[in-house]
Amino acid sequence: MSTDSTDDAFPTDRPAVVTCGLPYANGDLHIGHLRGYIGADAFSRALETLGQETAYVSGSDMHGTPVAVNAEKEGVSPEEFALEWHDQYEETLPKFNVDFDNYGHTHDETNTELTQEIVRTLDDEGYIYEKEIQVAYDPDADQYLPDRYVEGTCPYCGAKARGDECDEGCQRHLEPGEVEDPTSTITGNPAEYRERTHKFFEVSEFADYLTEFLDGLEGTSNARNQPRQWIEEGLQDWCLTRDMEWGIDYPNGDNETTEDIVLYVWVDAPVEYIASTKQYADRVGTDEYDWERVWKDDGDIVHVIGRDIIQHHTIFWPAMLEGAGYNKPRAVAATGFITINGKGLSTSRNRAIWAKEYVEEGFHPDLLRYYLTTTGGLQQDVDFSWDAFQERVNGELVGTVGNFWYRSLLFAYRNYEGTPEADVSKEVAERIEGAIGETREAVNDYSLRGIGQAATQLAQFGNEYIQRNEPWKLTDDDPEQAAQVIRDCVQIAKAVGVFLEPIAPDKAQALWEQLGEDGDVADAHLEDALESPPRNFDEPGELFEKIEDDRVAELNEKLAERVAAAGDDESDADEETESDDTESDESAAMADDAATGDLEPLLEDRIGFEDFQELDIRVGRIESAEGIEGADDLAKVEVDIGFETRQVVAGIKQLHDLDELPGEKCILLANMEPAELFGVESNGMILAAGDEADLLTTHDDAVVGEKVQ
Ligand code: B3M
Ligand code: ZN
Repeated sequence: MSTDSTDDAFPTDRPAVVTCGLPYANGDLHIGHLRGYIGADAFSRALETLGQETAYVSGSDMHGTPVAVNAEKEGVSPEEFALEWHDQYEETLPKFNVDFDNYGHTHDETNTELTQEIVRTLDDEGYIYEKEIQVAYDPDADQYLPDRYVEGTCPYCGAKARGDECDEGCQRHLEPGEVEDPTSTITGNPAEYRERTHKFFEVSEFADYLTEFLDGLEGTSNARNQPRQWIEEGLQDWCLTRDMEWGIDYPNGDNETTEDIVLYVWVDAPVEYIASTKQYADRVGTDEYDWERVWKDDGDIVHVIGRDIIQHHTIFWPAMLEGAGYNKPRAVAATGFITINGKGLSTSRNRAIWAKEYVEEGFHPDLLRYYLTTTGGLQQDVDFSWDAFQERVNGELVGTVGNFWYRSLLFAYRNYEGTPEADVSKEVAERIEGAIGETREAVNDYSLRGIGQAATQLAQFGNEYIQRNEPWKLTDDDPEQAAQVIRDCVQIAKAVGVFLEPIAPDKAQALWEQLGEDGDVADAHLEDALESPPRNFDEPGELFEKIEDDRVAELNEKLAERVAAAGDDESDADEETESDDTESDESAAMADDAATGDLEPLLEDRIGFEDFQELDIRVGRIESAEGIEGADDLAKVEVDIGFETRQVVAGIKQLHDLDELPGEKCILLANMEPAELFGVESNGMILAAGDEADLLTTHDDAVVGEKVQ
């Protein structure tokens, strides 16, 4: 049914849809959630600047035990509880300029009908069968224990796990009956396993299809590599039903096994992507946006998700779509987690930056949008600290972009009452064309950071250009040349606004208005960056404001107090036992808080300074990185270390998006003995921390080749 849409670049002549993972309607939103919703929003806006027809949709995830458990705690019905959170999200997300074309929820009629229709089709096509399985049961509560009602040990990695996911360990989805030593989260008592009949979806039938699907899948490399491994290990069929009342009824109402059984939350949740798109099309008219073309034919489907739900989006979901005769996703972009001051975000410890809190502190949403989208590559973990936030805002937004905008427009206004009458110089027109190309490439690479960099580097060029040409010296001596320079700068300023819009839409719009442009910068396409701004405009104002040190000190203090009040003892080695919390969903955001228990013990033996000096460790910059054929984990990396470029083999293929590494600084052990791996010479060692190979780097202006000592 679906055509291969993966070998042609954006913009395509087909409609696209961008989605973000649905927030569970069960608790306050925090910075970890925001990373995904803002990221997908920025990507969807960026596609539009390329001229791609795009809808951005999502909705609240109302069903499942995450919601039921919390509603029960509050003593209200799951529906009432979830709707209240849904309303809150609808109100909160626009405050971050997250601009959905449609935001629905999974309990509404559109999603219920569509989900039941899809399941019915899978059933008709023979992909669903019944099986007797062991389901955890709490005899005291007289209740079956699906998913988060039960906890135990992961059978794959031994970590503490929830009933349906190994959230603190290997991140695998767990099937009912799989978790070992089950304990009821209702009473805390050991649970027993009882036999029940459930519906299963034959995911295993789709192994070949999925392998091919993954080969063509765009997005981040983790969303291709992890599922390949799962397929190799053998796919299990997927239990589609649960013993509970809250959820969508299995579409065979008359079948006796469906009594007290609803569809598993992960069946109807992704269907909301389709339902929400349909609602959008129903509202604007199918002539305007053809949802069926997107979902049933050849549209471009892009899912932005957290990396903990890769399995759901690259195995279960495409198998469901294929089985029911729908189109397949073009891309799955899986983001890393957020850490706070270098430690895992934890809602139970109140070590988080809450959406409400950020708004109340009065910071402009575009500052956080900029930070979250451009601090690291999409699949890297991003650390948030108020200090780093201040540094990026003051350095890049105030110092580079804001400064350039203000000085150019002010000079233009004072001397020419707007845009001087001249044509843009060839040098500047070419530079802007270069940035158009960089942006287009970044969008096709799913690199939000690349999109941001194209804009800030152009502003940086603008600053250099104005500095180099010193128009203030020319106004008297060479007025024509002065007008030329400022004409160029006004054009660069406008172009930076167009390129920055996906990331900082309000600020870009404010610039647009300062330039006297009509309409919305959000409707501008990349090529409009080369169109002349209006001849006249008013006196400009500064668009970014510096964050002062005392403000940061105050915010740091507030955060520390809050974490301390939540009972976080930094010396607590037993973090693992406390880190799980079902009060709100952390999975979208929580970096592994449990890691401290697994640290390698410190070495007893000490070395002398001379021993250390034998290590020649240098600052390097990665020039290129590519996977080594035949080696699962290895990549060939070229690193510039000032004196020369070194070829190094590093075990980072699965753990990093290799395309995002060029340009990154790294730390290299330069006098490592050369070795050969898979026939490739390795001449040094890139230093990295932990199992995830978190690459070491420098945080200031250490230059390439500098010694680490
Ligand atoms: N509601 C939240 C999460 O696991 C979950 C996402 C559903 S996306 C279809 O991140
Ligand atoms: Zn596990």
